[in-house]
Amino acid sequence: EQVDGAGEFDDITYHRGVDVPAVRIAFDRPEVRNAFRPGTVDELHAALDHARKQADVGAVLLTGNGPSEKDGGWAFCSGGDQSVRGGSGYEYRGDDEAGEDDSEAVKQAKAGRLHILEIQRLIRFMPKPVVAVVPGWAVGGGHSLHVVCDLTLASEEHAKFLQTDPDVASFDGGFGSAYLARQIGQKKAREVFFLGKTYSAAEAVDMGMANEAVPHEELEDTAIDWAETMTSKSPTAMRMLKFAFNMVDDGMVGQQVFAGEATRLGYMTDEAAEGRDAFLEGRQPDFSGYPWHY
Ligand code: 1HA
Repeated sequence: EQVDGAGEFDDITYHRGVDVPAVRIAFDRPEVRNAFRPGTVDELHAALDHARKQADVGAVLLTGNGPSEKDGGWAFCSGGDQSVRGGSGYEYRGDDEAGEDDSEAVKQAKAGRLHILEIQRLIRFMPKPVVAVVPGWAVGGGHSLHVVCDLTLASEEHAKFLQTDPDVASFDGGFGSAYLARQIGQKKAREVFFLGKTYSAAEAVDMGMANEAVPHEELEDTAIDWAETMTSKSPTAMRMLKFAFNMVDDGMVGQQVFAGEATRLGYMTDEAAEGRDAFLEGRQPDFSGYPWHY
């Protein structure tokens, strides 16, 4: 079912499972291998943020629609749309396009907008698993997106993994590279960026950057099965696990995110209610009934 209330979308599609409490968000520019332009990123942000806030949605499937009507090619995402890349960034086309009334500084700020790193952070910090469902090319910034997702499921026949960042003088120095090295090791991650080889789904699984390769025609069903499995588990446990996995690499921000969830759990206890009630009633709290667990 199409999701209403998250915004109007041109460059992506956003659906909700009918039987599974999960959503499917897909790049919808197959004719350019699902490259993202600034408007695409804004739409993706709105959809992911909407999915994040739905208390009855437990998993997100991120994928690319296809095939291309031009040549039948499949893609997850080919990264930043090079055709709208200007001198200082990516040109904005759409509602937020720099207008005549904008000052030079505002025009420049709008021109440089491609907030794909905010998308990475949204995927990283949302308290539910995000699966990259890769039906074809995952390239450049599109490759980095699959890297930052919690799981990657690839089409056996069509998925191809490639880093072109340094070919087009771009560089994902964060999750796209350093976190990739956590997944596949330093030598291999440097190979991905420095040699720019194209890897098949099977190779990506062998390397440890994809979880499984399945026949293309089973890709979506398998993704839904995964979503069904994950959303049948304890939401609290899943959230704590995701943030525990993140924490070791995310420094104090990782600790903060994990701690936020720990605080939430703490607040659910009678002990926390006693602290709050004592304050509201203007008395000293009595924590004597609560043990020093060991
Ligand atoms: O890494 C970042 C960032 C990191 C940090 C912060 C911000 C970042 C922002 C962006 C990025 C990046 O993503 S940089 C990397 C940008 N992407 C690329 O360099 C990939 C360019 N594309 C390709 O290498 C190839 O097209 C391909 C390997 C994805 C597919 O090859 P294939 O199957 O041979 O198809 P091809 O004929 O090349 O492409 C089909 C159509 O799609 C072409 O258009 P047509 O000739 O039919 O008119 C092609 O131009 C278009 N297309 C493909 N990728 C892009 C694209 N058009 C614009 N931008 C693209 N990325």
